[in-house]
Amino acid sequence: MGIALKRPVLVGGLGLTAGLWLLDVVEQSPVDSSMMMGAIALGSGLWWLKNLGKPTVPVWEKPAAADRAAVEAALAEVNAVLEALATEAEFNPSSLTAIESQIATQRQAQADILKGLDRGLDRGLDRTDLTLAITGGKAVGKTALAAQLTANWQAEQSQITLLDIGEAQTAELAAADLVLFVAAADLTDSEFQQVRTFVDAGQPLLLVFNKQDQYAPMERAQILQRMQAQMAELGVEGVAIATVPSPIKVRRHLPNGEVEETYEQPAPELDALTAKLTQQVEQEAQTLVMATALRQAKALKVSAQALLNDQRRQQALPLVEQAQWIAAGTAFASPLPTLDLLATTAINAQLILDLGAVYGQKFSLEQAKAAAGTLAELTVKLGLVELTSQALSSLLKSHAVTYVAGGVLQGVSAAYLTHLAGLSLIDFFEAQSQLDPRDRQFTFAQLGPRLQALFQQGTGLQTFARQALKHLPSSQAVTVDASAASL
Ligand SMILES: Nc1nc2c(ncn2[C@@H]2O[C@H](COP(=O)(O)OP(=O)(O)OP(=O)(O)O)[C@@H](O)[C@H]2O)c(=O)[nH]1
Ligand SMILES: [Mg+2]
Repeated sequence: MGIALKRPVLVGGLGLTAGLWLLDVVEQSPVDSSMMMGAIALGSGLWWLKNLGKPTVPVWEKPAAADRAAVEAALAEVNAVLEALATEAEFNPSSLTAIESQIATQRQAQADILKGLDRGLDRGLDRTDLTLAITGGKAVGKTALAAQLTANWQAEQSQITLLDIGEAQTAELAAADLVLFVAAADLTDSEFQQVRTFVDAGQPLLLVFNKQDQYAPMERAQILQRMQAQMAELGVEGVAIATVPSPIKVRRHLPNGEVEETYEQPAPELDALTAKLTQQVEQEAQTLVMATALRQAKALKVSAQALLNDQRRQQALPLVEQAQWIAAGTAFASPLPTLDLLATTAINAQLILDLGAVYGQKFSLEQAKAAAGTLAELTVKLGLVELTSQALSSLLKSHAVTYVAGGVLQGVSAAYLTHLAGLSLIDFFEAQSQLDPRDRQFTFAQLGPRLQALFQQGTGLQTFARQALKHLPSSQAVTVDASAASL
């Protein structure tokens, strides 16, 4: 425990510029608001500092190759989420039936993914059904390529479905086992990023340099080389083709001495591509299928987690509400002339522990206190304390000249700030739950933009104030002026 201060650090009128400060939260339930005024200590806040300095953009890593074990692991994660959902739904009888049917749908999707692993083979075929999708920029030859491949190569590959997707990012494209990304020149930045997005998503891709007939032989080789060099770091291969080479002018010397000029249509040059495709669909079909199943399993995990988050939100919102009224009462009763953010911070620390428990995140008391300190710091830095007080003081007008000066304003302000903190924490926990556990970073400094966005939405401050007043002792003394300016 740090050094106990005689007076809490004041925020608002004095402004919080001192940097980091912490306080001890009474370790029991926060319900008794008098406890909130307990020991106040100055801590080091090192945990927060340490996390603040971390780079948030990690070095790019190619996703691990997909295999059956990876698919099964991802499906096991879905299981874990669904089991948590089933358990937690028990506490919520009103939505139990709805959740049970959502769980059944998810289970079916899991079964479908497993079944998809044996595509084609399950029908007694010796080849795996695969879907290839052609995409890329405008007029690069996507449609022409689809036509050529259908007419020639695909005749011997009847298990293949070939789709000309165009430029759009469709669900069909995302579901394809192999993407042929067509470009007709050096990749633009945006094309490179698109390719990377596929790779990041774990979608196998082949880069196809089309229209190479438009370049002199030397230049062709150079473009292909540049593409292959760029692709190498992504683990993507590149091939050069000419789907519909431009007609070539042919001069012929006739016996009578005249020169006849005709145009000849050269044959398509697709060999590099078709050889690669044949090899992929015949020898690497299982890898392609596993990659698709893994993407599907991951998407399923996201949707299962979203269901769980909806469920948890229903538990979390009452906790936020409880905390905000405790904050209101505590701030109202405070003898200090300005908003006592320290007391609010103690309440927020407890809220972080409680919300963490709902979202399956265990924090130590120290971490919760540091996080609440960060939240308070952000609230002050973003000017939300000032802005809330201003907005509310114009809303709260007393009929009696002597409305409990400060007390009511402080109570409602503290409640509103706790409300915003609680909602941004819920958002934050939901976002974290969708990350791979290894990528989760409970750096509460990230809450800044969320807090600000919530505050700027600023809707319902008047309704909120009216509600808050019901939770304060002297509510008769104050009314909310419906005509007063809102945020
Ligand atoms: N010189 C040359 N022209 C080609 C080649 N491949 C396609 N083209 C021509 O490029 C033009 C566009 O071809 P499309 O197949 O319509 O291209 P696309 O990507 O489907 O175009 P959008 O769907 O409009 O984006 C057509 O005139 C094709 O004949 C090629 O290898 N060499
Ligand atoms: Mg087209």
